[in-house]
Order: sequence, then C-alpha cells, then structure tokens
Amino acid sequence: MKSIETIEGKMTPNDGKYAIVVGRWNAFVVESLLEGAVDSLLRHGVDEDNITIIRAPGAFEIPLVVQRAASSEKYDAIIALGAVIRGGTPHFEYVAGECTKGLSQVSLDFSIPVAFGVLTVDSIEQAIERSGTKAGNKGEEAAMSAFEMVSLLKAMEA
Ligand code: INI
Repeated sequence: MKSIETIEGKMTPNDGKYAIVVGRWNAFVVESLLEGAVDSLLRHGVDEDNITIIRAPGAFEIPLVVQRAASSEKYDAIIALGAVIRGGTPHFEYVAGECTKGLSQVSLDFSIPVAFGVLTVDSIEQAIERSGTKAGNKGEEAAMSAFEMVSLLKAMEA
C-alpha cells in the first residue's frame, strides 16, 4: 500500500528561540507556571541562551507584549503565562476574554506559534491545582506545545 505522507513535530532538541511572556498578577501561581515552562524547555534540550522571559503587568497587557515580541522577529515561538482568577464582578470575563482573543489574533497575524498558558479559573484552589499540583502544570504543557510547533512549522517548510 502506498504510504501516506504525514508531517508532524518532533520532541527532539531544536534550536528555536522562545520568548516567555509572564503576567505579574497572582505571582504565587504564575511563578510555578514559569518554572514548569523553563524546566520543560531545558529538559528537552533548549539552550538557556534561546529563552527570554518578558514580564507584563497583568493578563490584559499580555497580548500587546506578545505582539511586540512577535513583530521583533527574534523568536520562533512565544509562550504566554498568567492567571486570571474569577472574583465577584464581571471584571474576570473582560480580562480573560481580551487576553485569549488577543493571543490568538497575534498568532495568526504574525504566523507565529503562541502557546496559551494563561489559567482562567474560578478559584485560587483551581489555579494551584493547575500550576504544579494535582492537575499538572499548564506552564509546562504550554512550553511543550510551543516546542512541538517550532518543530512542526520547520517540517512543513521542508
Ligand atoms: N490580571 C491578571 O493577570 N489576573 C487577574 O486575575 C486579574 N484580575 O482579577 O483583575 C488581572 N487584572 C489586571 C489586568 O490584567 C490589568 O493588568 C489591569 O486591568 C490594568 O490594565
């Protein structure tokens, strides 16, 4: 039978350049996401020199910072990390919604992988569960998605 061409990313070391854009809000959670993201990139063979951490005030500002990182053409992928935790007002919906929408817009406008590692959760407990305890570490997952996307987009060029 004729074999079917399959293009996919590999999880073997690549020399991509990664920017990690981190919101400062809810730092106790977000710093664990950052640790998870950096640790997983390093464990997959990414050189420290190929990782840049950029700090943004809050999740609302993350898309603009990611946009600047994308337009600089210095990076092959950008990992956005933050935590938006629901409070008693509709503020959460606006911050989480604009952040999510902005990140997918930048990814498509600049044709660059933007990994979504911004927690949007109902409680601090849910945030803790997703930043290195019982529900894994979403920073690590986002970094792995960026890593795979760098490899995949290179494979698609070949
Ligand atoms: N920013 C966050 O990153 N997480 C939050 O949970 C949050 N809440 O709850 O308000 C938050 N707000 C700040 C926002 O991102 C902007 O920094 C601020 O509104 C100034 O533009």
